[in-house]
Amino acid sequence: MKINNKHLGLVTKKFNDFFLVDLKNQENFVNSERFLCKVRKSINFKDQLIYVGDEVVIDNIDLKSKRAVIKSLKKRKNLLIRPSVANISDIYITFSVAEPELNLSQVNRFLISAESMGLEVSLVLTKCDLISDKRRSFLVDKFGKWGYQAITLNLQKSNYFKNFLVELKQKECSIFMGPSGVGKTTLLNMIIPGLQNSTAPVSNKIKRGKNTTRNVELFSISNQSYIVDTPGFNMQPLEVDIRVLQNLYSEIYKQVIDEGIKCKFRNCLHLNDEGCNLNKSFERYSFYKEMIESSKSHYYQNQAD
Ligand SMILES: Nc1nc2c(ncn2[C@@H]2O[C@H](COP(=O)(O)OP(=O)(O)OP(=O)(O)O)[C@@H](O)[C@H]2O)c(=O)[nH]1
Ligand SMILES: [Mg+2]
Ligand SMILES: [Zn+2]
Repeated sequence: MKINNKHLGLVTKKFNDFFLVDLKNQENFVNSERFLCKVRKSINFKDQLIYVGDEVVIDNIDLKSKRAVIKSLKKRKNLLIRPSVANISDIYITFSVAEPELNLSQVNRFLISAESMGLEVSLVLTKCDLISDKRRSFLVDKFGKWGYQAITLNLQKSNYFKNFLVELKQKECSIFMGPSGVGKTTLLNMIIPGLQNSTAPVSNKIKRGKNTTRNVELFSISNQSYIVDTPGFNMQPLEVDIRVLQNLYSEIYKQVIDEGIKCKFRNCLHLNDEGCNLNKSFERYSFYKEMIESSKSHYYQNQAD
């Protein structure tokens, strides 16, 4: 049976030219109504790429074969790059405290890159069973100074994560992002009982993940709440204007906004600039400086091109 009236749908997975689309039923998207769709030929693919998380209008719905056609794309709120996902509300930067080892500079890159999207950003630390309580408190304290109240999780103790689950169910569409092997999919499998997506132990020798998850996929956790699992990336690309960078570090903007510090020059980058009044004794200052310096050289290179 085919129905021709248009329906709103949500793209949950993408492969080659096909999309899995959940049908929107009155207020909510419902997982059981999932259709395999292609994009109507008249839509110019180049101008209008469609991503996981996009809301689309589908028609030519075939209820028997569960096929339909994407007719148009709704205006999106935002688009993350690498991995490409649309309409995210909350970003959970996910790192393991061990196996793979925590790399602070990498954590910072992920955080700053996420902050540049202007979305709600949180930090999740997995595998806390592999470290002592003392070390855990030390890390919570450290990231607290960075401006993040880290959520610490432990596979062995599911009560740790009950509060986290309550939090996720209040968000519209959360995404787990972080390197391979930190336990993003393991977490998702705990959040959604019955889901058994593939996970794999980190390699023995180099203690790195094996890039087990290959696709971005969106999962429903309640009627109005979604989570996106992503493939692990080791580096997060940064395309942030150097003048904006200081607004993404809480240690800097707090000094500027709360304490009202003023540097001699209004566009001070807080490097070694004359008349700079920023208190630079915070852990992430060296990361900030490195980011400015490396993007500055890019910036000038691009100008010279
Ligand atoms: N000890 C311990 N191991 C964990 C924990 N969470 C996950 N792991 C293990 O870490 C390994 C990697 O987990 P995955 O869920 O595949 O990691 P991922 O982040 O999805 O990795 P990619 O899909 O490659 O990006 C698996 O062997 C998990 O069992 C935890 O809390 N404690
Ligand atoms: Mg995975
Ligand atoms: Zn300054």
